[in-house]
Amino acid sequence: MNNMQNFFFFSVFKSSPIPHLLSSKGGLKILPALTLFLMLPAFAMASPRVYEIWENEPAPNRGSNWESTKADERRKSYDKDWEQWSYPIGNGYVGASVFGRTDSERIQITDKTLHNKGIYGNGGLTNFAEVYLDFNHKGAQDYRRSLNLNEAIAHVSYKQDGVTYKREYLASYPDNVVAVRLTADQKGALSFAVRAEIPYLDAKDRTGTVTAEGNLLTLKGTIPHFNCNYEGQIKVLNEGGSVSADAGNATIKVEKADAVTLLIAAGTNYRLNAEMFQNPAEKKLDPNQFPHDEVTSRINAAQSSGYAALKERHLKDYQNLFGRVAVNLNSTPSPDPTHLLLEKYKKGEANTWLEELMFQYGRYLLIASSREKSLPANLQGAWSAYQNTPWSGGFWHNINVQMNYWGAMSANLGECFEAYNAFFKAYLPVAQNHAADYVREHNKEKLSEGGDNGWIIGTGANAYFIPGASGGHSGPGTGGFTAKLLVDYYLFTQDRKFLEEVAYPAMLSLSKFYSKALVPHGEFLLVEPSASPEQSATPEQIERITGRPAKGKHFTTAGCTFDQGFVWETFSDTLALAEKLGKTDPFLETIREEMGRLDPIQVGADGQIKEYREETHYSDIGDPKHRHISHICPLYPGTLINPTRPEWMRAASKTLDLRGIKTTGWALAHRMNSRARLGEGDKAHEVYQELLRERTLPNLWTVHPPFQIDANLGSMAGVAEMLLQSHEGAIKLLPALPKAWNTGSFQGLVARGNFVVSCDWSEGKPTTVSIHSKRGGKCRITNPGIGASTVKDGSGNPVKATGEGNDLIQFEATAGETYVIQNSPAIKPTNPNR
Ligand code: FUC
Repeated sequence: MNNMQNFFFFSVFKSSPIPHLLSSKGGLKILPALTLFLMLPAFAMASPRVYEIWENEPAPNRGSNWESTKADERRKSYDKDWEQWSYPIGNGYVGASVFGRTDSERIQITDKTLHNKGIYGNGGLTNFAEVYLDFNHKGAQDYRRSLNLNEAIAHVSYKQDGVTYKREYLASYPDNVVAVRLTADQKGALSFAVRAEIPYLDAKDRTGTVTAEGNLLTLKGTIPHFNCNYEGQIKVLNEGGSVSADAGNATIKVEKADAVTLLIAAGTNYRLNAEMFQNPAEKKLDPNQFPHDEVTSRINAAQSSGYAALKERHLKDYQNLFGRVAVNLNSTPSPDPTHLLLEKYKKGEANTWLEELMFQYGRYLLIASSREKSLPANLQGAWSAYQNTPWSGGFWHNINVQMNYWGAMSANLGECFEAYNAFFKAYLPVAQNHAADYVREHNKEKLSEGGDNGWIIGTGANAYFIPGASGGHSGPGTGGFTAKLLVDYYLFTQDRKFLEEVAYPAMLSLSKFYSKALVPHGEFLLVEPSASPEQSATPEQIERITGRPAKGKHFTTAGCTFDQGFVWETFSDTLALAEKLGKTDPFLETIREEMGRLDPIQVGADGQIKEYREETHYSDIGDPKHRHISHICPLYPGTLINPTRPEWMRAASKTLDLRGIKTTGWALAHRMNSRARLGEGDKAHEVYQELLRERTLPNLWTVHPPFQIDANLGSMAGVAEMLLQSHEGAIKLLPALPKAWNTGSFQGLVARGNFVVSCDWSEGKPTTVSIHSKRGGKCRITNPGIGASTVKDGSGNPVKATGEGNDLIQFEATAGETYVIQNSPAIKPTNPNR
C-alpha cells in the first residue's frame, strides 16, 4: 500500500458511520480482515487521489488564425492557443479560460447568455470579455500551472527575481463570481496592471465601453440583435500597497501589494422563460433592463465575504458533487505534465491514469458548465473565445446536448441536469407550437385544432431559439432522443414529483405528437418525413432508391431507424411510467397498439442494423463511415436493442464494425457507449483510446474538431457505462470491463433505482460490492455466479435475499441503508469474452 492508499484506508475507516466496527478504544474490533476490506468502499465518499492537469509552461497566446476545419468548410478565426492550452474553470453561469502567463496573463470570460446574431441568424454565443493582468515578468523560474480537479481551482506559481508568486483561480457557484487570489512570499512584491477588453467591437454588432474608477473596472454595452445588455465588473482588492485607477487607459494599477484578490462578475438582461422562445428577436429582452444592480450586488457580497470565505463556500459546494465518485483503474499517477502524458499515450503507451483522469475531468467539466438556474451545458460547455462560436455554441438536439447529460446520473451528478430541466420547461410552449405546425404540414387530418398535438424540438437550438422538426437533415426522433433524458432522470432519482409533474406529462404529450406523425404504409406505421441525422447520400444513391432526382445531399424518406426507434422508445417509456402512476388514459391503448406496427429494427443482408428501410446491403444509402450512428440509438441511449434479441445485438455490433472509428470526437463517444451496452469491453476501450489519441487536446478538451464539450462528457458517460449498467431492470456490475482494466475499484456510481454502487474487482471479478439505497425498493443485481452471495446491512446483519438462478440476487432495500454483497466463491467475470 502506498502512502496515498494508506491515508485513504484510515480516513475512510475513521469516518466509518458504523459504530460496531470500532472497539471502545477506537481501535479495530477483531474482524476477519477480509470482511473489513469488503466493507470499505461503501463508505468512501471522497476521491482519494489528486487529479491535476498541469504544465511547466504558461499557455501560449499567439492570437488567432483564419482557417477552416475539415468538418466545417466555412473559414473561421481559430484561437488554437485558447483551445489547446488554456484551462477552463466555470460555475454554470460563466466560464473562464486561464492561460497562466507571467508577462500578460489572459483570462477569457464567457457568459452563456450573451448572444449575437450567430452564424445561422437565430442567435449564437459570443465571447464576453478578455481580462489581462500585466506583470511584465519575463524569464520566470520554477514555473508550474495546474488545474486541480479535486478542488476546481487553477494554480500558477513561479519565481521571479527571487520572489515566489502564486495565483489561484476559482469560479464559485454559490457566489457566482470568479475569484483570483494573488500572493507573493515577500511583502510589497505585487505590482501589476489590470485591464479588460470587450472583444470583437470592430465587428460592429456590439457596443461597449470599459471604464476604470477607484478599484473597479466596468465593462458594459449592448448586443442589439436581441437587445442583450451586458455588464462585467472586476474589483481589485489589495492587501498592502495601493490600488489606483488610470481612467484614461481604463486600467487599474496595483503597486507594492502583499496580496490581491480580484473579483470578476458578469451578467446580462437575459431571463430564461417561455417568452424568450416565443417572442421575435427584438422583443425577447427588455432593452431598458440592465444587469448593473445585480452584478454590483454580487461583487459587493463577495467583497464583504472575503476570499477565504468565498473559497470555503466554493470548496464545500464543488466537493459535495465531485467527491462522490472515485474510480481507480489500477493506475499509478503520472509524473509527466499533461501534454507529455498525452503524447506518450498517443504513441501507444498504456496508461490507465490518463483514462481515469479524463473520466474525472468529464465530471469536473459538467459541474463547471451545468448548474441549477444556469443554462444547460452548450456545445462548448461554457467556454467560447469567439465572436461567432462554432455551430453557434448552441444546444444541438440530434445528439450533442443529449450526450452532455448521458453520464450525469450514473456519474452521480444528477443535480447538473436541473439546468436542462429548466430549459425544457421554458421552451415547452414553443415546442408545442412546433408540433402543431408539423402535424398541420405533414399529417393535417390528425391535427387537433387548439388541442394537444404534443411537442417537438429540432436540432439547432440556443439560449434564445428552438427549432421545429422541419425535416431536412434530422427527423423528429430528436424529440424522443431528448425525452430519454427526462425518463432516465426519473429512473435514476425515483423522484415521484418529477415523474408526476414533468416526466410523465412530457412523455404522454410527446407520444401524442408521434402518434400524429405516423403515417400508415401497408401494415406499418412510419414517421414521414423521416431522416437519419445528417447522413449524406449521393445523388445516384437517392435516384436509384427513389426513382426521382435528389433534392439535396440528405435522404428524406419514411420510417428510418432513428425515427422509428425513438417513437418506440417514447411509447414504451410512456407506458412504463403510466404503469408506475396507475394511469388509465385510453390513449395509452392507442400507443400500445401502434407500438406493434412500428417495425423499428430491421437486419440487412450484411448482418447490419439497417439505417433505412430501403437499404439491403450496408451503406446502400449514405456514407459508410458517417459520424452519426443514429440507427444504433435503439441500443444506446435506447433500450430496444437488448440481450433478449441476441440477433439485434449481433447486428448492432456488426454495424459498429462496419462504421469504424475514424471519426469525430462525439461520434467516438457514442460508439464507446454503444460498445459498452453490447458488453464489448475491449472494443469500448479501443474507442476510448482513439478519442484520447486522435481527438484530445493538451488541456484534455475534446474536438470534433473544433473543440466541443460533448465528447468529454460523452466519454465520461462511457466509462461509467463500462463499469455499471442498470437499464435492463437489474444492476449489472462491470458489464464491459476491458482487459486493460482487469483490476480496480469504483465508489459512488449510481444505478437506476437510486442505488449508489461501489465495487472492487480483481482479475475481472467483483470482489467487493456495496450498495447504498437512497430511495428504498427492490434491488436486483446481476453478475455471473452472484446468485449464491449473501447480503448484509450496514450493521452486519444478514438481509433476506433471494437468488434467481446463478446470476441474479435481489433483496428489498430500505432508504438510507448500505448493503454489502459478500461474494460467493462461484462469482465469475461478468464479461465471458474477456
Ligand atoms: C451535429 C453534428 C455535427 C456537429 C454539430 C454541432 O449536427 O452532426 O457533427 O457536432 O451537431
